[in-house]
Order: sequence, then C-alpha cells, then structure tokens
Amino acid sequence: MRKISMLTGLMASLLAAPAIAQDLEVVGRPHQGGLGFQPAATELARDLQWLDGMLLIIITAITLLVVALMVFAFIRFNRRANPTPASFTHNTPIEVAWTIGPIIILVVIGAFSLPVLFKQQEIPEGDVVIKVTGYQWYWGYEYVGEDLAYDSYMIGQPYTLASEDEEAGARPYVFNDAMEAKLVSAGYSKDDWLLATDTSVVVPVGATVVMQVTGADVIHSWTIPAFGVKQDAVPGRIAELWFNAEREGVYFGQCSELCGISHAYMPITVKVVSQEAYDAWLAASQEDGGYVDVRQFLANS
Ligand SMILES: [Cu+2]
Repeated sequence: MRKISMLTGLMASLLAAPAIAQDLEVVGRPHQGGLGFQPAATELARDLQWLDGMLLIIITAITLLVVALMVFAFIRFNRRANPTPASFTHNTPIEVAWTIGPIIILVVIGAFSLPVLFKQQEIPEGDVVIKVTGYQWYWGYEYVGEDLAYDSYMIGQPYTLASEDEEAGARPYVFNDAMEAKLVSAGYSKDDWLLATDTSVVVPVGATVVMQVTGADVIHSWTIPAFGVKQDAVPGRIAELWFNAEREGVYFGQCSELCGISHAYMPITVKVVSQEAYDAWLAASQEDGGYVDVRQFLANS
C-alpha cells in the first residue's frame, strides 16, 4: 500500500513537471523590434536606466536648442534678409557663456553618473560567489566554496545533441521542429532559441551574488542586460561584478566580446529562484556531482 502511494506520488510529481517549469517566468529577454531596455531586475539596472533617461532629456534639450539657433540664423541672416553681413570676429560674453554652459552640463552629468559607476565597481561581500570562465564557445561555472562546477552550452550546440535528438531530426545550430521540441522539453519556448542553455546559473533572489569573470582562451564578455552588468572575461585575469536580483525568473544574456566563429552561440542563462529552492538545488547538485535541473525544486519552495 505504501509503495503504491509512493508510486502515485512520484507519478503526480512527474506529471506536475511541465506546470512547474512554467512557474519560472522568462523576464530578461530581447524582443523582436524592441527599442527599450529589458525590465530592470536589480538596483544597478534601475540606476543605469534612470541615468539613460536623464541623459536623453539633456541631449534632446541641447539638440533642440542647436536646431532652433540654426533655423534662426538661416532666416535672420540669409543674403536677402541681411545683405550686408557684420564683419566682427569676437564676442567675449558669448564665448564665456558657451564655455561655461557645457562645463556646467558635464559636471551635472558626472555628478549623477559617477555614483552609479562606483556602485557597480565597488564589489561587496558576496552571499554567493561564482567563478565564470569563458571558453570557445561555452561558459564554465564554479560555485566558490561549494563542491559544484559545470559547463553551460547553448541548446543546439553539437555537444547538447544526443543521438536520439539527431534521429528525431535535430541538427546543430538549425532551428526546426525537433529543435523546438528539445527547447520545450527543457522548459523553454521557441522564442528562447539562441538564448536558452542546457544548464544555467542558479542564484537565490535577494542575495548578493559576486561573479569572478575570466577567460580560458580568448576574450569573452559575460553580461545579463536586465541586471545592468557586463564584464570582459580576459585570459590570465580575474575581474569581478556583482548583482542582487530582486525578482525570481529566467534572465538571458549573450557573450558580448567577439570571440570567434561561434561567438553568436554562447548565450548565458541565469535562473533566480527562492532561497529554499536554491538551497535544495545546491545540495542535490553537490550530491549528484554536477548540475541538476532546478525546475523540480521549485515545486517545494
Ligand atoms: Cu563571444
């Protein structure tokens, strides 16, 4: 009797798996024809987007002023309206004004942008520290201080295609029905093609995460636009970035430094989950000696 109830429990959890997969919403993803930023999921990204908006206002005001002055000059000083032009070459008050004006504008911009820059660059103590290494053409992740390391390939890279996939018609780097089925079985949709990876970075929501970024062969660059972070991965050096994601979900990024023929095929997936789901996932992955799909732990969190 117990065995049967265990079996039905197992069946129920297996059947529930697709629903669980949908629980983690894709938040950070580029959209076809999109012009704006991805939704900001960290304080850093909010700061950057606010700064961008402020600069846009200043730039628009300057552009309108210059256009207005030009139009005024065209109308007021053309040959017909002003047949005998003035011949003076200096006007001290105007020269002082157009030197001091830009200085003030630049100081104002600097006063707002430098604190944002410093906040990014002053790396806090991490609750979770992950070393990320860029390879031609995938990412390797090591959870520092934990017994866990794994690689992350784009779904569709030759490495991710098993012989069953090839029998079903999947071909490396080709999007077709078999590839779509593979994406869906991994919990993604066809919109996530060229973004979804076989394993992903898993971090707890509301935790300070420090990424130690380096490269193994050539320079790559690790980024998640919705977090407002990007860091070159330079061989022989370790650089750091940090973020504190405020919203659970799936976030995508792409290698952002041209690194060779398959540069376009080394995306980044970060899954932000609850602390309980993260703890359960970390323990299970360590026990298993490698990455365990995080979706099954979201049911219990
Ligand atoms: Cu690259």
